[in-house]
Amino acid sequence: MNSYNITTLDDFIIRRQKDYPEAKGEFSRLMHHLGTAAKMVSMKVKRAGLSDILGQSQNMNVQGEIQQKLDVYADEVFTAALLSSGECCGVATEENQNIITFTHEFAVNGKYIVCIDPLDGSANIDANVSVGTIFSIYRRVSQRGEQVSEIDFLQPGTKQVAAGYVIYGSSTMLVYSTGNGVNGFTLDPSLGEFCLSHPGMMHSEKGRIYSVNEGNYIKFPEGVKKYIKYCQENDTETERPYISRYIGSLVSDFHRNLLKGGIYLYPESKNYPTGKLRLVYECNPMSFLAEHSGGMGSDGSGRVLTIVPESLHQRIPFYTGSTEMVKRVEKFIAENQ
Ligand code: P6P
Repeated sequence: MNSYNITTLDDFIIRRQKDYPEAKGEFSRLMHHLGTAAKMVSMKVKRAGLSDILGQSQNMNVQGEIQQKLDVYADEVFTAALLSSGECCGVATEENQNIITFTHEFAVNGKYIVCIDPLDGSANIDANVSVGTIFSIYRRVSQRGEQVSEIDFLQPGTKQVAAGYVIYGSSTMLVYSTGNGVNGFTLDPSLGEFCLSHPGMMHSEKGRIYSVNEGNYIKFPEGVKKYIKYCQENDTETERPYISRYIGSLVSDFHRNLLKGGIYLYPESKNYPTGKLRLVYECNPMSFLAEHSGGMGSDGSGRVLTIVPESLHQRIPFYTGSTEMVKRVEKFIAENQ
């Protein structure tokens, strides 16, 4: 590839806009502003040890978790970027109990709403472990010009227009889908551009990596325990076929499993009777990406994307990744109810 054969995120979005004759550029503008916010957060994450941005803030978020300073920063940056796009009329974020309604005249007519986890896995920041942002985009269902309401944010995941994540790791990548394949863009810091680096990302159908917090093993449902034992004991003559890898950051575990094949599991347990992961801004976007890259997103008994959310911060058990692995854990769960 010659040095100029670069496809930036903006180029890609505009090219793909041609696939939608009715498109007027609103989605392209929204994605452009998400990309800008991602660059700003990336710069802060990369310098976290050098500026007073590490550690905990004085605040508790709606989840009852102490907010990391970078949580607060990322939440502010992405919310501001979505407002300034003029294409988004409201945001649901992990960091706020209620939806954020944009009443500014240039935003109130926005066609889209966004659900976002501004900085997932933020407890890892001080240990310099990769973290991520997860976003999910829907068309509003309320009338344009009216104030957005919570019903706009409680749509099933099948209604997503797009979903994606940013992973702040050894490099910063933005991975997203509009339902027509999953594509990854790597931030080139010297250009300040996200450049297409992983076109057409696909889960392998069979994987060898299982990602689960085995410290919770004793509290898992019987079927999940049996699945984990299956992974550990299913030796072949040549080599143990499964590998345990768990980073403790959904975006990072998901991204590695998307590239290498694997399953991420966060079952319900005594600590989290309905699961830990949030349906609206974690499980739905990651399941949308999983399905559009040949994988699956399940709550252990069925497809995540068909669940109609009952509340903004609803939690569900979550299993996502290579199809053969997700189907197998669903089978173990069903056989050990
Ligand atoms: P545990 C981060 O808080 C998160 O929501 C996911 O990103 C991650 O996979 C999971 O929780 C880690 O939870 O209980 O294993 O520390």
